[in-house]
Amino acid sequence: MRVPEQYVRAGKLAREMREWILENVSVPQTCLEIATSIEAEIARRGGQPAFPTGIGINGVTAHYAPQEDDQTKIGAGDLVKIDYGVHFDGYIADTAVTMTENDEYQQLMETTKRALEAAISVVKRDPRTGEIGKAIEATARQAGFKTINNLSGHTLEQYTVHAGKSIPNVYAPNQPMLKRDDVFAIEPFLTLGTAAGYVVDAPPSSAVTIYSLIMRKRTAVKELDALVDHVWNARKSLPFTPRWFSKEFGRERLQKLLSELERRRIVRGYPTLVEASNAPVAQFEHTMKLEGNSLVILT
Ligand SMILES: [Co+2]
Repeated sequence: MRVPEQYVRAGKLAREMREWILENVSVPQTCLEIATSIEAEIARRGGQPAFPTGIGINGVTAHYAPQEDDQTKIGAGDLVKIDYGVHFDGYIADTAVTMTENDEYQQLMETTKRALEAAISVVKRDPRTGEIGKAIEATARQAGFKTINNLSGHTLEQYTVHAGKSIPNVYAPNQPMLKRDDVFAIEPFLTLGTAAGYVVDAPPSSAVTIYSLIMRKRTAVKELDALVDHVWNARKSLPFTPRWFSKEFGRERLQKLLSELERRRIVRGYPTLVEASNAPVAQFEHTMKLEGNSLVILT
């Protein structure tokens, strides 16, 4: 199977966006400003966001997409993760960068980048996902850091961000192999050696900000069906954030409809994930593909 050309386009735009982010994101922008400007720039360049732009400050590790009322600013002391994606026709490039002006976090950030490089050099010669995790873990440990052991990389399929296989950030025996033509993301998350080293759901009081449609099912409730149709047309099974649809549905009403669709198992919510001891976490991520014996880094 040849790589759909859309993967290459998505990867190229994600790579160009990385440069844009490194040049344009700075203290003291708000998380909301950062996320909306990234998504607008992706669209301006002809792409679509593959999922809501995630902004993770310090211990906030994944699945946090700012909403309209979020006034949080990134500060000079913060460790800031930006996890974003681009898709063309559902073919996804998923990538992440960490930024900081804080000297205390430089080493954590650099080590995380090196862990991703170590993982990439392993996957070129050994497709066992457990061995990739082992290289990430070893790189972290040698520098006195820890990996987040319950977050992992993943294979990607059309309109599916997390397809069948996981690529752990720790050694794990009996893991599946990556095979020829798999498209996958490797994403080491590293934290301090003294940290818990795993993530938990943020307290239920903090709202879920990322959702996806599980199935396109009729409910016989007009306004629920209207939302499902709207999401399906805009996103199919790709993740979305309420901010994208609040104009059409109204913020409060949208929240109610989403809760009801979640209760009916038509929509899935992804709670924000925070490091269990609230220690700072760094992340880097690339999407890549095994083509025969060579590895193509798409992002
Ligand atoms: Co990912």
